[in-house]
Amino acid sequence: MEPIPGPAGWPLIGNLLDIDLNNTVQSFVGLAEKYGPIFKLRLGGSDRIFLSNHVLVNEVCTRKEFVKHIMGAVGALAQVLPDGLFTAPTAKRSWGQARRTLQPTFAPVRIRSMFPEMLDITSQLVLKWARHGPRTPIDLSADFTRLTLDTLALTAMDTRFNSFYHDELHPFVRHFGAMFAELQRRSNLPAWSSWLRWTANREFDENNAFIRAFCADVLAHRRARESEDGGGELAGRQDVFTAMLHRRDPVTGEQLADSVIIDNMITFLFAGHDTTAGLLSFLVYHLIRNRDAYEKLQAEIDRVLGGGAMTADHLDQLPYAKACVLEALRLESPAQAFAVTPQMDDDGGDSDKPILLGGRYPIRRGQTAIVLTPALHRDRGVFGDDAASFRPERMAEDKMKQLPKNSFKPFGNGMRSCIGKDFAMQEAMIAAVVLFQKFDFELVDPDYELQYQPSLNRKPKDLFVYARLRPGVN
Ligand code: MNH
Repeated sequence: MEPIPGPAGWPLIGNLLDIDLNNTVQSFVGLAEKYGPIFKLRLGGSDRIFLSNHVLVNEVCTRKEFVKHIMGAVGALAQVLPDGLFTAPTAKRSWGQARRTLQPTFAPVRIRSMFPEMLDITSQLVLKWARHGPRTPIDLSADFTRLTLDTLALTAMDTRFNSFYHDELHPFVRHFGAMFAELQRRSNLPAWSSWLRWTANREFDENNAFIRAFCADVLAHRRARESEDGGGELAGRQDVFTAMLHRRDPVTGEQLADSVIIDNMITFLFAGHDTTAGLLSFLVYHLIRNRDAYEKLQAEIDRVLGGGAMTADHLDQLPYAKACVLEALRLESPAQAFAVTPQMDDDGGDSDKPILLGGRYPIRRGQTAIVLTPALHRDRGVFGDDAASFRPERMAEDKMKQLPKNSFKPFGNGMRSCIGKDFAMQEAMIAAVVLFQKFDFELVDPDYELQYQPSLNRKPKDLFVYARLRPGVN
């Protein structure tokens, strides 16, 4: 047994001084460079063990003792979303019920039927950029947030947010964002500091009240429309709402309670847009910076679409586009971390006995192992010396099959992995294909150096582009 490396901490505050509270993940990635593939920090009163190479990540992803750990900011979020898919513990009845009830809605065939609505929102973005003309700087992350948020609201909740018609982002995003930023601060501060922070606490409660009331209102509106509609058009819609309101869990035979429905509406709204927006922003950025890939992608799109409109059938005919999306997911994994903890079998003997990671580093029940996905995805042992470059060829289907198990984890692990991964992939494919068919992109500042926003999900900071309609496009 060997001690896990890491910086020495202080009494009470632990390693608080070793990280930037506004950009914790970037701090962790930096510490991984200094202390190696496994290191430990003490934050918010508990130990966190960070893993960033394939061997160690594979171990926690395959050993059955490890389960999702709801901790840190997500743990704090669980206090206001006790029954959301993202924040409910695996053992809780409401998690299994919601997962089983909603899983069929996220199967690839159901996602395929959302194609027209996804294309509808993408077309709004095309119109906006076409009208801007080639000399208006575009805030990529902001417009992709509009795209992904509106797509989620329309396909999952049958509600139009119309974000492209507003300068400000939708109030849900503002209130949720402020609430989550506060949760992140709280999770890294010792519990006793909370009584000093009245204003922050009051604002937190106001933000939380706003988003719950907003979702309750959307729900009431849907119910009212269903009763007017009386088995007409709405009954035929197979969206997330239909499943949440009418489907019965095949195991318990029960329907979801209203509080579970609202927790999950909030969950889909926050878990279902920001990551895909980040992914698309990085995709455009790296394509601009990699001329070869850019031209190969456009050549494929022009050949397959032949200048016409994209249809659902094209989704399976664009392997290079898909490899580009996967490469952006690898290089800039928008979900930057996921956490697991050892759950030792209660009848399996000595529960205080630690598990040894890599055969020598002890982790005990209740301790957290955090997979640092962006670092894992740049493991040179797996991806080679050019692991830090954007090279879509490596993500071609046959190459992907040769990757070692658990070396590419953009959507998390096992039964707690992302329910929306096919949704996200399809949405990203549509946006990538339609936008590169219609536009050419360049950086507003040709010397721009990639920086990250201080937020939960990885997004580029201050990235502005020009979009010019390609010749012959109408
Ligand atoms: Mn998503 C869980 C990444 C898009 C809804 N998502 C996860 C996890 C990762 C993740 C990683 C596991 C987190 C953990 O272990 O703590 N998700 C992504 C990425 C994208 C994404 C990188 C886009 C790119 N996610 C989406 C979309 C939706 C969605 C789109 C909804 C339509 N995700 C979820 C939900 C969960 C989740 C819900 C929680 C699932 C569960 O625990 O049962």
